Amino acid sequence: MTTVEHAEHVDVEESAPTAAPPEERPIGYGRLKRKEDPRFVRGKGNYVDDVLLPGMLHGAVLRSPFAHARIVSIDTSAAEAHPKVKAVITGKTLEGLGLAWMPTLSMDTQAVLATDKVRFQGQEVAFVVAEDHYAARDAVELIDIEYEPLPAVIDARRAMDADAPVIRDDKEGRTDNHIFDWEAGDPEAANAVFERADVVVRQEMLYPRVHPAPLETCGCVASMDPVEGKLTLWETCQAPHAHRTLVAMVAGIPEQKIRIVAPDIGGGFGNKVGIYPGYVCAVVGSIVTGKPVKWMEDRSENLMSTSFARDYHMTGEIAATRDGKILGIRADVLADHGAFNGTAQPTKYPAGFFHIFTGSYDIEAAHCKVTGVYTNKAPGGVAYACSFRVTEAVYLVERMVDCLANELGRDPAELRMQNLLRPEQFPYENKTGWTYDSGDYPTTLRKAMDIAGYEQLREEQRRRRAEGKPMGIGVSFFTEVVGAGARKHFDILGLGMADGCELRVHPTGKAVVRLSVQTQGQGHETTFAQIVAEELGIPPEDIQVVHGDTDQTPFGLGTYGSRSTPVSGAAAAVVARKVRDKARLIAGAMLEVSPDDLDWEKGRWFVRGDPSAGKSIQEIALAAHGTLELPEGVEGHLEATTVYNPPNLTFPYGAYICVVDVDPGTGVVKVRRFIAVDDCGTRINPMIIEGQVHGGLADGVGMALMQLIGFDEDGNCLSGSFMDYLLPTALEVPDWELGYTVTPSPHHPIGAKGIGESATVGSPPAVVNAVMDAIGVRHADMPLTPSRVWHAMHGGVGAPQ
Ligand code: MCN
Ligand code: CUN
Repeated sequence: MTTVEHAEHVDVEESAPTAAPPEERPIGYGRLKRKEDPRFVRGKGNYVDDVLLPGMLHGAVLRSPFAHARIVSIDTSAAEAHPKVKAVITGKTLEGLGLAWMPTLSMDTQAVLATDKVRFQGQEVAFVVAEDHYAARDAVELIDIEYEPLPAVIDARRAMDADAPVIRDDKEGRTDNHIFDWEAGDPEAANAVFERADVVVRQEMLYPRVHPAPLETCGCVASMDPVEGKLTLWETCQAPHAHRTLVAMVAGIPEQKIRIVAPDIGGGFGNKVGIYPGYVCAVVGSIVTGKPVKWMEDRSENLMSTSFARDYHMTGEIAATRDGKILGIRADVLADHGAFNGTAQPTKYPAGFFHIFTGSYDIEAAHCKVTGVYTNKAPGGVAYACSFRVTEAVYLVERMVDCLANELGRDPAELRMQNLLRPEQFPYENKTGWTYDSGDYPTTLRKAMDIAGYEQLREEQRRRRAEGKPMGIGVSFFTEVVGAGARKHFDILGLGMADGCELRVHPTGKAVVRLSVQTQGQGHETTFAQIVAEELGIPPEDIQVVHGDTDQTPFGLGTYGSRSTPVSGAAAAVVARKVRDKARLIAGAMLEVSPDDLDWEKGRWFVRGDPSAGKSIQEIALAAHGTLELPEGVEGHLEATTVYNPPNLTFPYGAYICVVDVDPGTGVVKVRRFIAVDDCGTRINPMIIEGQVHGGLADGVGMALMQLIGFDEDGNCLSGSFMDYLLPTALEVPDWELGYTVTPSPHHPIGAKGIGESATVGSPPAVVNAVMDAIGVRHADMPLTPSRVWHAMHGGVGAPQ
């Protein structure tokens, strides 16, 4: 990796590199090695599959082989007769408990175990509980189901046809596959600028269906204590508190009798936001057997049945003047949500965050329409390092800007520079209602172009072209919206999205901070300790971070949409400041001066004008627990709690440049260079940020070039293993060249914005723009596999994979 850090726009000091001796280690922000890594590199992480309980049983799911079929009969007698089987659960069992259907995040309904029909291949139909995993799997094979196959709807564009089979006929009065229609922006204002424009470019594109494919698949251990009536659920999940409330609402178990524990998690990437039928089955399995039940899906189950993302058919239109000023943008989208609508749909933003599709540009008018439809595919519309539809929005606008550049014969970087929002326009309200908090876009793009050596690259491209070697340079500039956020704007399941945080400083000056969010590999144990360290001057290694256990942590809606830093990170800073304020009162009593006469420097309060007279936070902590007579109104001990309700979301952004070479004979794309300049405001741990960006860039290159969850016309999933669902390895990605700028968020206590999804969101259009630039074609859909690129080069559109 090459890190190019230009100093002129940086106002946060970077600390010493990772190998620094203890005295040089940062107390606060900086490149601190991850606290969690010693256990991971030693293989001592504790995942759900490591949970072993006395008497534990094992569950396995029977899944539908058909994408669409009526269930005629289910015969479980042979499975029940298996000597190691303890229970066989079907939809009928669940109906008796009122659990046959469960709500999705968008308050749609999803069958836990199918009773009437199966609606996608891989759908859950029955659940076996047995003494061991192998017996459970064997017994699944013994269940005899008679299906009556029905025609399947696989293409979203077919789903709205009048004669299309109705998928959700379980819903009363439903005669079509339409889920929602959603609009943003002003259609009349958009029409007006489109009429006035010199140039209008229109392009259809598909953002194909992809899967997050975390290293650890989904699963749980459910243990219902038959005496106490308390359910403990170990889950590989991103949002423990949200799951607790959901389980309470759905299963009718009192919330104080539910404990969700999310131990170490082998990646989430959005796959572990929601609840899957297997979890409900494991809970029911534990209730009916009186024993703990473990259920872990395998890789194919994970790929075929859990949350997919994208599957957006988009038509974009962009309007501009002849000299390149963008006037308006329009989008018409068909969103394929699969058989059950699983997307998180906050009430005010029903199509997720797609309506940031005006991107990073000063655009006069915008309008978009998103239509959601059901198809016979696994429940889609969920998440994959996406900031919930920002990915699709960024792809649309960044492809459209390139199409416009193509039409006008302009350089795509220069055209962007002309249209980017200017620093003085912030805070900027876009035409669909977002208020972008802060940004200096031209500086960031300039920096990326400088690192790339943009002009020389264009020169090289001309030379190579003359030799018949296709080389492409792709630019993208993205603005994300992350950190949901603001009770007045958001609710999921009727819950607001404010996050709690608790901080306790022990008598010896060590501390414990309890979070509502849940790390899946993002390094929260390190960075949240750094936030508290920065505010209090307690070394990060002295601060324990507790998360992932609802019995031990305050309420909050969890980690997704890169919201941990924007929301919970803010809460951690605020709670530390509360502790600091309390410490001031105690220091005043210790030093026998008025607290108003004290000043703070990192780690201690001292008497203004007499720095030698001071008390360290550790001394204050001891006094707070000791015999010191505390001032009137000050309680003992040194601790605080807070609930942070963010005033706005944060708007991280970045400029990416991708350089590709295309083999003219085979269509193979080689990503030769990738330059990424990100701005996530104040940087807590630059090393962790770089790791997040590296991962996201690999994801983005993968989506652009190879990842695809495909189906045949009967709805058979063609991507049920890593042999068919291709993920990039170190061989397919270049040495990333990173840079950064720092434009703090004005409304966030430490000025930080999220970074966890930026690179996944921003990189696919850079890669596609580069390939189109190389082959001189206006558009071809992802994934740009060799055959697709080859066909595009030879005039074929819609070539096979
Ligand atoms: N950070 C920082 N300075 C900033 C912003 C962030 O040092 N200005 C640090 C944070 O403290 C945190 C990490 O970077 O340790 C990511 O922070 P943030 O952007 O707040 O994102 P979240 O922690 O909320 O993580 C969620 C995000 C999402 S939604 C997906 S999807 C994704 C991603 O993170 N899934 C991941 N990155 C992942 N990385 C790993 N290893 N595994 C996943 O499943
Ligand atoms: Cu969009 S995937 Mo992340 O938000 O969990």
